[in-house]
Amino acid sequence: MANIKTLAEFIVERQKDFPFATGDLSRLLTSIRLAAKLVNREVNKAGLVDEILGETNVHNIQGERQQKLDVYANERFISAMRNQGEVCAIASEENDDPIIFDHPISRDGKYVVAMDPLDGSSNIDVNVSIGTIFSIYRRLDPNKVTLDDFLQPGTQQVAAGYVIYGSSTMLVYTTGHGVNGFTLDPSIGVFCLSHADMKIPNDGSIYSVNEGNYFDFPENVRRYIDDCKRSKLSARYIGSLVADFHRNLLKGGIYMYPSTAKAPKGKLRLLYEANPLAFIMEQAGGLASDGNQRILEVQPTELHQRCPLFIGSKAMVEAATKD
Ligand code: AHM
Ligand code: MG
Repeated sequence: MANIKTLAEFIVERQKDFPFATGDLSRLLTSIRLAAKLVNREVNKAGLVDEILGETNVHNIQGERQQKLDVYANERFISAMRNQGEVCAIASEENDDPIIFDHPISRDGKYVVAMDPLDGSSNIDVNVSIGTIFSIYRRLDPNKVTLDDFLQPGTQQVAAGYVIYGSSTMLVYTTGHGVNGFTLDPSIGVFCLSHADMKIPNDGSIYSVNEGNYFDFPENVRRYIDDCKRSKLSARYIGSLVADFHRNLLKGGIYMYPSTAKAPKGKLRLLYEANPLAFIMEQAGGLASDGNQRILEVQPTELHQRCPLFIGSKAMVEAATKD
């Protein structure tokens, strides 16, 4: 039998990348791994169970109606990290304000986590891949937790990752030492290292954008899309950021969500969509820009801040963001 490395083994092995590591980050990643498996189980039976499939009547801060699986995923990830001792607060796309853990064991937690528990949720009902995105920061002050802990630029991320619930389920993450991908073997319920040291090709032949908004895009973006067509690139747009990102990471390509008339600051959220994926993309040798600057250097001012996003192969992001 080939030598299989599990995510659990890998996390422990990589702890030595951080000379003064106490094991807290390893334990935190382990909690995320468990929540990912639980959410995966529910995602896989979404079509079967009426209580899970479908919408609730609650709207999140973005004014969108939450899907039941959104709520489930949010609760699962929060409870996996609550009162474990590593995390003192979580910000989620599904919650207006950060959730601060007040259990004594959590008060000293070194980390805060920003997450989108179930991205691409409009795709749940139609059996299309969806994902979870997470971003981990060290808290700023050991004596208090404030909004500022979450408003750190993306360059300060300690780790970031995503889970894609697709034809197979994968967990991909970075701690700033390259990007590694793990595929869930459902027969044994274990994530196994399947994509070691992932690198995105410098150039690609796929562009992913909601072209229905074409006439609302800035002039330079329209020109770039026209060039993609003239060069006969392939248009691929799932409408699940994690899935579009994952495909482009493996094959080479660009994902764009520019500003539009309806969404002048773009649609995607800086803290728990753009920043974690930008960290992963740069670690894989690609680029992520808001059109003017590196995503990771944008100074956040709000928890649910939006930003335009151009992310993928280096040569393509450079071309798409040229004036
Ligand atoms: P969500 O977090 O509410 O699911 O929204 C984010 C999603 C992304 O996954 C996807 O790339 C994008 O919104 C699609 O938006 P649009 O339908 O405007 O193209
Ligand atoms: Mg989302």
